[in-house]
Amino acid sequence: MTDTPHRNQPTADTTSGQHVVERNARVGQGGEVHQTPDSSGPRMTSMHGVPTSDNQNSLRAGARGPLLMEDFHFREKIFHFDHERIPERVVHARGYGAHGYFENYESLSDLTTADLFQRAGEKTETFTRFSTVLGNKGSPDMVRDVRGFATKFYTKQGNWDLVGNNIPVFFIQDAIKFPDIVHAGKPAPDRDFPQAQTAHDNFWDFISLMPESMHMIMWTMSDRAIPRGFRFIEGFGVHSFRMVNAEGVSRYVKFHWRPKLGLQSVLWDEALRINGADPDFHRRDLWDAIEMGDYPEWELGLQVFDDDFADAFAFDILDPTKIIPEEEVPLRMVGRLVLNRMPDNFFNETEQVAFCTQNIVPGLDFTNDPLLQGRNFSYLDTQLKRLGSPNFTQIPINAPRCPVHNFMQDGHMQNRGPKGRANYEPNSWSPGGPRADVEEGFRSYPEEISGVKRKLRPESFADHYSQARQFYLSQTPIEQRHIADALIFELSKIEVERITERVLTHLPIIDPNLAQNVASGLGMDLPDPAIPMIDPIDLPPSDALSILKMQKQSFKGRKMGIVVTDGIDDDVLDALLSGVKAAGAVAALIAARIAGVTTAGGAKLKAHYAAEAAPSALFDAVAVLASVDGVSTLTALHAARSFAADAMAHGKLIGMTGPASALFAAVGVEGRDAGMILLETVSDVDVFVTACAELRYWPRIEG
Ligand code: HDD
Repeated sequence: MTDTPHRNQPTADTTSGQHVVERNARVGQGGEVHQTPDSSGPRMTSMHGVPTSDNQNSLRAGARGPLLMEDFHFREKIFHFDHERIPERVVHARGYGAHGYFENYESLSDLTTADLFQRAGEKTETFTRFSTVLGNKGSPDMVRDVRGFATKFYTKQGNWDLVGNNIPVFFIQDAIKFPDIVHAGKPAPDRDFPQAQTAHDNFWDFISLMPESMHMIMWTMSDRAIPRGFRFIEGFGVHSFRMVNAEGVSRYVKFHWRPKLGLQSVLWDEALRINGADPDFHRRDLWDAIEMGDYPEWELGLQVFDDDFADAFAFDILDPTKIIPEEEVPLRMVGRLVLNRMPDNFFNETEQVAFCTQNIVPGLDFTNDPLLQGRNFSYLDTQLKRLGSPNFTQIPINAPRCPVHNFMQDGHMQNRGPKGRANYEPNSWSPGGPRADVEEGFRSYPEEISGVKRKLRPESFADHYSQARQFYLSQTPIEQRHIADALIFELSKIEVERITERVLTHLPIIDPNLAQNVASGLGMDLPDPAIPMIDPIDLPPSDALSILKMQKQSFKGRKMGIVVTDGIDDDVLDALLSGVKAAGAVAALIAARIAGVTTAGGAKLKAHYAAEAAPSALFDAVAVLASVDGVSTLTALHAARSFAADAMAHGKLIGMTGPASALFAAVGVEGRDAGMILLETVSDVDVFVTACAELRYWPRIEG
């Protein structure tokens, strides 16, 4: 059905219809005035199923008279609209979800009785929601922030929610501080800014007083916090969990999601441009990939260890500010997550999905990580606030796919009260309703616990700097520079100098060079370092902590922006388009005007973007295909010059025709470096597309 036939149709109300049509016609964009009788859509009804006769005009007394209270259709429509909003999530408000499945590579019956892990090749339905933490629901995607990575597994033994982030550690060690870190990071309560960023006094004031956050700060100041897309991030369960097998043997496990496309991040300067040009960059990227059938995948890796390892490890495995390096406990890859379907309705699914860390299934269990234990209270509580009823588990996106039976009843929006007379237990009715299952029901691991009841933090949580140093020293020099640059940017936004100084006192303990670079970048002297509770130890670097060391040499799943002008060579363009496709990537055509260009061979090409709407930061690599006659349309255009200048400044791999050098000359670039590849023949195109697997030509920008 198209909406064209509806335009400017007369309404059923013959007394006023014609006026409506004319008025709409005068504005030029009449839109739908009335449902025509031959509409192929279903019949419109009220919420109670009563057929609607007119959805455009209210019931009124006389053509120009007042509206009538009696118009139940009007009242119901406005009433429903007035109640459309629910509270956004207090954190992770901006998110985007997709359906998919998890598939086992092997049976994990050696580790756990969890049903979903028993059979190789078995698939379990999933829903995954990615998010930023600090920003409101309408904030831009490409902010410097942690990304949430939450997956609901609809298993045969109930729902398991793995609610993780793209960073394997957290800012704080005890959940009681969560409101403080979140308040400090969110906009200040008096002025309600800045939005969706940590570059402000309150955040750094709190951090500077909270040395346990230093490890996490290294991660959030790294390029991990500005990922290229959700498809290019890792996910981490963060805490140590338990897996318990049929013999009752418990082992600790840390969960890792590893993206099949490899890790990739953008540069900070690109992030700034992307947020302006496309605030939905991450959403669009996931939507486009799934809609075109290029389903993103992650492998699930487990770090499995026992009490002996935990006792010997240099840090407390219950401390959520610590990782276990992969060099010490390698990942066992046990399955894959495939996201293959976007929600039909964003609100119903992505907004109403309710993740709860306490949703685990038999065979899995918690540990005494004080952050995890606190989370297990918070998530259930927050879902009641957001969704308004303890029956939120009945919303289809939250409903288990296995049978649900219990004696819980009533409450707002109840659909599932117990049938029959029995609604309590024990009872002597027959049938007496559901009964607990001692054999297969969830049982907590019978860990022995003893100790004094006190508010305290164990000494085993006291080393706050060793792993921050390890993270920093595991990065490539480029990545180390980006961490320093991010700190310089963030700290330069602080208004109160003593806060900046206090942050600087921590950096020398992590690394003296980092500290000096940041202080120099700010034009400040380094203050005396803070005195750590425990002197840090030197740990061996871990390659898995570096994005660039983990990056895959591949252009698959990426996007090339191709600037075109009139008169370009058809063969080179065709070769480039098919080369990009063969690499598993997509191409977008950019022209001075959206109407597009005409090639030398006379083909009319419509552009995907007008130059003003497509800064080169939106693409992983770029090409400028300009003809001798066409290039002047680009050199005359500020957006095209910025495109070229930014592509250079961001170290993009650039393919270009000879005449395109005039565009680069217009922004002061003479000649070509090794990241700029001349596209004169079809075989040049192969060289260029192959080079794009590098994703960036670093020597141009990092020396
Ligand atoms: Fe949390 C949401 C991840 C600590 C309290 N958290 C939320 C989401 C993710 C995380 C991914 C969004 C889920 C979705 O998409 O709906 N949170 C984490 C991780 C943490 C963490 C990885 C540390 C390891 N969170 C944490 C603590 C508390 C909370 C310590 C409170 C004591 N988190 C919440 C919450 C949220 C939430 C208030 C807000 C919206 C929601 O739960 O559904 O309950």
